[in-house]
Amino acid sequence: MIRRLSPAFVAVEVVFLALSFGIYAGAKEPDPQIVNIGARKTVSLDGDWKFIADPYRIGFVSYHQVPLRDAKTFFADKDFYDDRTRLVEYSFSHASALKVPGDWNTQYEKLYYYEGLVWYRRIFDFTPVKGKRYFLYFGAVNYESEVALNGKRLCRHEGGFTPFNIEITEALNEGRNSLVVSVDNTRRKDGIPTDNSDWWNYGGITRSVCIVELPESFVCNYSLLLDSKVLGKATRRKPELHRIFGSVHLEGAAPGTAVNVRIPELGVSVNAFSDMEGDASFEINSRPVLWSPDSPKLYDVEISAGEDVVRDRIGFRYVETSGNRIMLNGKPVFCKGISVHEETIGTSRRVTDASECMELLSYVRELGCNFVRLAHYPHNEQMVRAAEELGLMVWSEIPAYWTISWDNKATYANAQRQLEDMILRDINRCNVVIWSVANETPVSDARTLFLSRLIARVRELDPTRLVSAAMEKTKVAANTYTVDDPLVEYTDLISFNQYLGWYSSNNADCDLTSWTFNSDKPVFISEFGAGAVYGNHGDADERFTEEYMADCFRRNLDMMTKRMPGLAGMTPWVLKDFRSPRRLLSGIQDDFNRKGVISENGERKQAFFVLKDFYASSLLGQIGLLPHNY
Ligand code: GCB
Repeated sequence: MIRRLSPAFVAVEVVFLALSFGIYAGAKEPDPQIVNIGARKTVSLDGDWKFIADPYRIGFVSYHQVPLRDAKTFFADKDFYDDRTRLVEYSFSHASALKVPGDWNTQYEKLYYYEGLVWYRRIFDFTPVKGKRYFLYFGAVNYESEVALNGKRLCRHEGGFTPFNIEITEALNEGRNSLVVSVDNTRRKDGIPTDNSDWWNYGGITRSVCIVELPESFVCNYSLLLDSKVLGKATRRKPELHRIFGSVHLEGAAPGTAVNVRIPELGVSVNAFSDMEGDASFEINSRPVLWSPDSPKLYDVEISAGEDVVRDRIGFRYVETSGNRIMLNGKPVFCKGISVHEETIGTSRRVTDASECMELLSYVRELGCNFVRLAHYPHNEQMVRAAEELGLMVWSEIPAYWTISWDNKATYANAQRQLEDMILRDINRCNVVIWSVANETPVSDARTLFLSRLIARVRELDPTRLVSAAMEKTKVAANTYTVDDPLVEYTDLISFNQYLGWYSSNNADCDLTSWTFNSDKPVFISEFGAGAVYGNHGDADERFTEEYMADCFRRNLDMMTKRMPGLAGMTPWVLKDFRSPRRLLSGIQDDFNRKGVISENGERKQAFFVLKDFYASSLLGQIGLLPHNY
């Protein structure tokens, strides 16, 4: 059962933050995450929200920088109660609107580069039903947010890519309600991510918002898993019989409440009873068809407890490593992947719905991939679900990227919470095979301690997946590289990013380069690539031409297949050209990282076809890399 940090730990952190900002005193943490919101009774609050951009934070602090009392903050939404109080010098009613879900950067030109505080306000009518409980659910808000309903400050949340919810049963009015959310995407040295990254810092309520209606006691979260570590060996001996471990967490239920789990297609119906903590666990012996990229089989599952019933579609598989192979359902699998940012094709903004996820993933399928790295933060739930339906294995990660404040306790607590919330939301998505805790973090004792603690936490919460991080290469001799990172001791894979051909070398270097690894773990190239502008043609040694990029792919693929022992998978960088404020080369980059195999408008560059041909070729099989081609 997944539990959040202990309340005492959280309290220490909240006090710390209150002291650092002087404005959050008393702000509560959200309630335990309720999962599978798509299957609940909800009222959507998506649509137009009024907004006020507040770069000087006047909605929070006085001109002497003294925190305002609640009734004076913008949370109080003065003009909602009395439209004549114009002297307050702000008015949501007279403000413009932003679409939710959505980033603000691409909705108004003047907000394109904006990083700071924005106030969102939504008025809605509601008729609560007696005996029901109501929760506000946010799919994601980047980065830091505080939520107030009818002037009552309810909770504060930090982290731009994970969901959170808070109970509003008491704060809801019958009739009209004012919901105010402060959203602040100021980059922070002590944040996760830190103040430096290579993607656009899209601000806003970027994912859907809704009110969830639930009975007094309800199913909060659950997991149904095949355990590879425990069951892999047993399953190989008796391939037809699998054991599914299940657990259900109830909120508001008396100990001893009955929980029923049904999987009709498998003829399964089991009962269990909740303990003092609201947890019920059970085991199921069954013979499910295992999920795989070839056969992405999912089962209808129904979980009920008292008045509450939740339906999901869940698949079963197990993943493990054996020497330097990644094994799916007991068979070696080569991960033919690509990395993807959560940014739409066309407008290049944050993805807001399932069809935009499908559009991105359709290119992934066209490449012949069986795997996708969802970089560099938890993507929205629809993305993971769409990948599951399409038979794509997933690498999912938190934005512990580059130079995190490794010694800061609050930063650690924040990273762990984001990790827990990512795992909790997607634990039943069988296509997620790798949880990753970091990307390209400079090696130091403090960093390895920080990340090894995160890895230990993942294993505690979920022993059924592989755990890794995108590490970096080290030169051991002329033309020879390895991965000399103490973190390898803790990860299941030797996974790393390398940019031979692009950063500080030329494509021809690949032809001379060999790799050697000290440990017998699967080798996974989590990134390689080069930049090109779609339609820019020239010689293969001319940077930013499609020819240079295609040549970089060809030579890297050749090197990796011939001189990289233990190669088990790859996710080249990256599917689509994406916005990044670090990309300043005028006329070429224009705020875009150009390493996409497709342009921001979806045009396929030459490298797209090089990769596609490689994944389709029998080359992998011939050189023994593809013992089982899913
Ligand atoms: C990396 C990072 C990725 C960057 C990429 C690049 O190693 O992990 O986020 O976008 O390099 O293009 O430099």
